[in-house]
Amino acid sequence: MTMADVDLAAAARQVLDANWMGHATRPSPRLYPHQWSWDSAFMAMGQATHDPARAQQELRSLFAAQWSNGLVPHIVFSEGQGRYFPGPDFWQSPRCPYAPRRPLTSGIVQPPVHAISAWRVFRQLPDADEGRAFLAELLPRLAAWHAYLYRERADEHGLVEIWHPWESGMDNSPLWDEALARIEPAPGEVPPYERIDLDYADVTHRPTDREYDRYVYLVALMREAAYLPDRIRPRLPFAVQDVLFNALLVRADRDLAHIAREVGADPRPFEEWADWTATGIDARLWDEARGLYLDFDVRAGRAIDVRSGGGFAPLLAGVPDEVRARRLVETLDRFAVAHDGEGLLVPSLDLDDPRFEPARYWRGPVWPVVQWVVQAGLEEYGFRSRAARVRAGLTGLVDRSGFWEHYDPTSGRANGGEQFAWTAAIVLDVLQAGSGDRPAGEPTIPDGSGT
Ligand code: 9WN
Repeated sequence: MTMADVDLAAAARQVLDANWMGHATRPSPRLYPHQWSWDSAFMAMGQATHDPARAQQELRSLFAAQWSNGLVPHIVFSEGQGRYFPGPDFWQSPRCPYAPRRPLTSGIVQPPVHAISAWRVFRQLPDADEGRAFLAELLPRLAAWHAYLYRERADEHGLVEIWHPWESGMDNSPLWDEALARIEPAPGEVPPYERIDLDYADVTHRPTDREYDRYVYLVALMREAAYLPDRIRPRLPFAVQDVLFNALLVRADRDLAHIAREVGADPRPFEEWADWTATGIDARLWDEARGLYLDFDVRAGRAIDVRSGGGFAPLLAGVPDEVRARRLVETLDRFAVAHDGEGLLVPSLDLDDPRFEPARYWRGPVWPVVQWVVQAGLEEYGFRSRAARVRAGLTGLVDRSGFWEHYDPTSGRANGGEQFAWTAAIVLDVLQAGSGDRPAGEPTIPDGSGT
């Protein structure tokens, strides 16, 4: 690490400390004052670089809120923390017989990055016996989580579906525009609600009221169904097979297999899941004309022709063969934005898309998590110098503007929530990746090195 990297790492640790709630890390003090599922998995990866005990606690506290049917809720509410809408009174998670009485949680999920995180945390723990005990404790919970997704959400191709834009983690992406436009709630079908996010973030950086109406409407439908999957699945108007979600699942299945091997359990069921979903992604979501993977709208029965940063995620899961991987990287070369010399930024939406907005949340801005996914995918296939450039893009943004939620790819300006712990955690992880300690996995295109 250079001196500048050492300073950046120290600043990132301070942001994590400031957001530590005693059992878990909130993403941001005012906008998101509770525990979020995929943020928390990244918090653990970032903490593992310097505080392994806290990293383990982060994941333990999230899985302590797991439902008995395996669902890992996207928010775990922390009593006595700040305001957020929708809060526990709106979700009413105890309506579901599978939900714990305490802590109160939301009733939907987020991308399944937890096994990736647990495996990465383990590999940083100084004491291997302690590490194996940690993995052995988490393995049944992670297995139940993946089993929930395959049991309740998968189709015959092993592709799992999301039931709410919030489940993707990319809330107001144009990926969901068409599916949401088909939803026209009748008067009275959207329960009254008050947005709190606008008290803490610029209205022009957030989703619109029209989008919020549909988010709230979908939650209300699930709440009425007591969050029972067999009641939700046949009747919900929103169901999408998202590339990012499925690719992360494949990678997490593979890491779950590593975990099982490490503790002497049978890795085969997890490898089988990974192979099943990987084959499904490659057969059903690849778009030859675009040179990119596209989401699939299950209700409409067609591909969603939106070029999002998530479309590159199958690289991280080792899904494409060599020819497709090269094609995807060519697409990335057109899609990514050069920044600050060597840096490369991967916007959440193609700059050529007419819906592109540089500062509005998932409709264009650069998100650290997308940078992380893309650099890990490039590493996986041996595109080392591009991976380093994507990492440099992220650290360059943060170095200049600080730890924020998202960044404008055209100006580098920081936007969204301040003092952002998710960003800090990802920065710590990529600094580690850049220093040579890479995630497991041989590059599948050995001559991609240095490209
Ligand atoms: C809804 C916490 C979360 C992230 C998501 C991001 C945003 C919430 C919101 O913040 O979503 O879950 O209120 O906008 O889109 O990816 O996990 O950082």
